[in-house]
Amino acid sequence: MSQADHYAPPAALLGLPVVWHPDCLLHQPDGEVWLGVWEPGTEVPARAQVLLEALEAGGAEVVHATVHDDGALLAVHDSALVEHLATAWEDWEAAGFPSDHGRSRVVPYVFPTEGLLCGVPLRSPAAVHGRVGRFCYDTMTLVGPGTWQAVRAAADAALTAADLVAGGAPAAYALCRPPGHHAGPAGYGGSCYLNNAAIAAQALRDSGAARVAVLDLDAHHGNGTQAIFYRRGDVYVGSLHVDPGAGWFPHYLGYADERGADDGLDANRNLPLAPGTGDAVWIEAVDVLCDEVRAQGADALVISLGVDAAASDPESPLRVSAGGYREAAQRISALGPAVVVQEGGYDLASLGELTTAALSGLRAP
Ligand code: SP5
Ligand code: ZN
Repeated sequence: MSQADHYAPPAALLGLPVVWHPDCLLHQPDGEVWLGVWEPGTEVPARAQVLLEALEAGGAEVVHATVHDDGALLAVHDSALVEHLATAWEDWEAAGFPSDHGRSRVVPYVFPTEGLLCGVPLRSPAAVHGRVGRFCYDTMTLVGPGTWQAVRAAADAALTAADLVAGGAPAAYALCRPPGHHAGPAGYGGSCYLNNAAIAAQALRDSGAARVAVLDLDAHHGNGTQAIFYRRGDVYVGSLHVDPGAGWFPHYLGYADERGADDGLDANRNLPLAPGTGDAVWIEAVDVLCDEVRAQGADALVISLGVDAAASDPESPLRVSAGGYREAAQRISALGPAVVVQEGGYDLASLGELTTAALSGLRAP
């Protein structure tokens, strides 16, 4: 046996609950259609396996997600979206697309943008291939046979972690896959279907937290979370991400002047960062969000933990280190009890180390 076989990683996560459901592996998008070409894609089941192994090796306590009812999903999502996601695959299959036409995944091709409708009210096409574009706003977020089970399991993981925090745990981590922060009240995209972080935030509100703050560390703007809480003052949403104006997904949202509206005015904060941004500037931005949360008050937090801002990640040009993630988690964790929800992070070689580092910054149980 080599020296490496004997290496025991430091038990940095001793006692941290890691909520997991094996159904999260059933979502096999088998790629994404990007700029018209079907590519292998990076949101793969192996991500969850790598994370689970690394966190177990770090001493975390794996907790099985428990089933929650649909009410928790419907508290932040339109029933039409939930219904679509639950039935899209069977409708696609019944229409013969996989068997007769070699079309193995549900993908939209017509989008009811304002440019198409020009003020005529939206209707819902009966045909599934017409209907997909009503809900799915890009071509990268495919639905296959196991997608709904995984989406539902990821939401249950987030809800179980919220239960733990509502019950007094200082922190709990939900190993959600697929991720969620790009899913809005009535639409999905960006490899996300239901918004696990928003579902957890709403659950914390419903279990007695008067104010909740969602802090989004994923490299991309959490447009779905922003949309869900944009007009609400009881849930603050702060996101730091690569500047969409510099040519990055989601392109249309995530700009600094999106500050919330109505009761939610000043309860939404975007800090777009230049490509190439590293630890020092990134952590300064984390501090801006933390200061704002402290000023506005929060009884509980949700951290949308995407580790795709790391220098090693293929999907973003930010250059945050594992130590940077740890530092960020430490500062956020000082603000109150936190539900941590997995978002992006695509470099299988560094995913485990980055996430372990981030979680090691949380308040110990
Ligand atoms: C949760 C999350 O991090 N979602 C990321 C969504 C943005 N994906 C943009 C993908 C752009 C195309 N990927 C390029 C692959 C190059 N082959
Ligand atoms: Zn991301």
